[in-house]
Amino acid sequence: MSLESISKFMSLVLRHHPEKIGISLDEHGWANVEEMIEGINQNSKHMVNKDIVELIVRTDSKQRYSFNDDKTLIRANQGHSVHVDVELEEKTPPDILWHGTGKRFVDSIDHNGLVPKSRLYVHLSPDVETAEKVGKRHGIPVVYKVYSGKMKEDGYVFYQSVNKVWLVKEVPAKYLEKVEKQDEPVSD
Ligand code: HQG
Repeated sequence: MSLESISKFMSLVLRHHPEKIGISLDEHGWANVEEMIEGINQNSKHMVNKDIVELIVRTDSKQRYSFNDDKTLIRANQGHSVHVDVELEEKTPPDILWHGTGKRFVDSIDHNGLVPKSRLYVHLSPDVETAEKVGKRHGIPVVYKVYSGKMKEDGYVFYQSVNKVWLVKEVPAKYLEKVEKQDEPVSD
């Protein structure tokens, strides 16, 4: 079983469904590491131990997890649907951020703006390339430019998770602009 598939399962547990392995998160999203290891081994196809969990925390491509100081507790840095307070840092965003989504959501987004859906926050990317990757998870990707500086001026609160994802409660449609793909020039 690859580290990546274990990490995906840890995301599922630590962001959305701790009950799947019979554990709970505290109000700040922390799970007991030993309980999580036992829970994963008893309730999933994965087999983990402390060394594997430490390796995942250290090497995860998006730095999705953190330990507390003595490594007895673990939590996901962002992306939760479970209502926990991971002590996000409030931060002034750059003037522009980006959001990648699937083509099928565009009509609704143009009408309603970006909403968190099942998660606690709307996730925004620091650059177009990252947004494009996020969009591809949802089918044909569409990228929006987000006027985050203007939003901040207008009083919206932005947070940055410890793994550098920008988060905001909503993005009304007036702060969004679809990025038009530059088509290849047609030769005749
Ligand atoms: C869309 C991954 C219709 C929204 C990524 C998105 C990210 C609307 C989808 C992180 C809408 C929710 C989060 C509206 C928003 N109408 N659709 N009004 N407003 N949507 O997965 O941002 O690998 O919950 O555009 O890298 O795709 O898991 O959010 O397409 O950082 O660590 O509703 O997950 O990170 O989808 O992804 P998601 P997301 P990890």
